[in-house]
Amino acid sequence: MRVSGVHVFSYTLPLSTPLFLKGAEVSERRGLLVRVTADDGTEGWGEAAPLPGFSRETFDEAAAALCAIAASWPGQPLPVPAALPDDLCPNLTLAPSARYGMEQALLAASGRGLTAWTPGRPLLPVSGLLTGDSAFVLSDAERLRAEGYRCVKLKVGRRPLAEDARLVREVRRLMGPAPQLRLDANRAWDLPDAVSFARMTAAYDIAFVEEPLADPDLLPALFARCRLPVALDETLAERGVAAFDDFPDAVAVVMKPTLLGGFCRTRSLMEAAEKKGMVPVLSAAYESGVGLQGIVALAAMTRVTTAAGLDTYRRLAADVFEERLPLSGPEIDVMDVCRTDRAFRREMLTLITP
Ligand code: OSB
Ligand code: MG
Repeated sequence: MRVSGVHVFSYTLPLSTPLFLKGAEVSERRGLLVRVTADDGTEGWGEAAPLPGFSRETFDEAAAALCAIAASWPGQPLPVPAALPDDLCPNLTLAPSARYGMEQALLAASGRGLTAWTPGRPLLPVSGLLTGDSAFVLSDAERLRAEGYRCVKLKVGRRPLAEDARLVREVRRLMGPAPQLRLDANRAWDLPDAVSFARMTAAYDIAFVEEPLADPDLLPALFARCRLPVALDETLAERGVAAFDDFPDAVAVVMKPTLLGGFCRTRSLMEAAEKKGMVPVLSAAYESGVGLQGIVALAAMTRVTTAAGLDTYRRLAADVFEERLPLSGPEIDVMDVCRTDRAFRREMLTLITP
């Protein structure tokens, strides 16, 4: 099979409330979709949506990279891999989000859908995202508990330490003892803060705290001082696979394919993490339904079942698909979510290639 066409579209989706991302305020979500058409007419879609504050590349850079490919790719062979390689476009220099989008579109265009490499896992647990002021967090936690969620992730690090600790206690009390309670500090703390937070919350059975420290090089000092379980996130995006050797005491690694630079690279990072005994936690970064389908396909490939972080979808007030993806937890149906016959809201898409 060969590629007969590559087209790039931009979208702008409304958010239910603005996002504050490392100081950047985002009131709409802008991103790119790439459509690869095979010479048998099969279409595959992928998404490239750099996230301000987290991505190295800008929207314009990702758009330029994809448009350059769109002009040069038609006529080339369409890779149809029996097993996923570590890199589907090894000869291309591509920004992380653009590589993810291009690989997703190529794999989808090969005709077997995104789940061809996914061992049968009909249901995937998802975590609920708790963010905002304390009153809102508690009412949301109550709703998630009532819906049967077995995993929640609370954003910390933006309130005084004792208030964060009190909120952790309240969320644990509301959810009951069984559900997994994950926290994400997004590098808010220095070492003494993190140690005292660990002491204040030791009784609440925290599964892990993502990125507790402003300076990740101090993580070994934190491991030496307390038993706070830690997950890597930003550190993986910055250091790649070296992060596993740098911080072998991390219990989990958050993986956002949009930021890590590719469908295939994420897959190989997942394998590398599992070899080190770390749990890969696949997570979204405010992608539209298209990007989320790829993340769901990847999340279903982990050896150990763990909840995926897809609840960013709730912040999008509209999607590029006519029907929203069925991503409400506590569990989602992988094959249904990843269906390739979903209709687009064409009015949401603007073609930016000729
Ligand atoms: O820090 O984990 C983060 C989304 C976009 C950018 C960064 C982050 C996030 C999330 C995703 O928190 C939601 C989740 O992991 O459940
Ligand atoms: Mg995080």
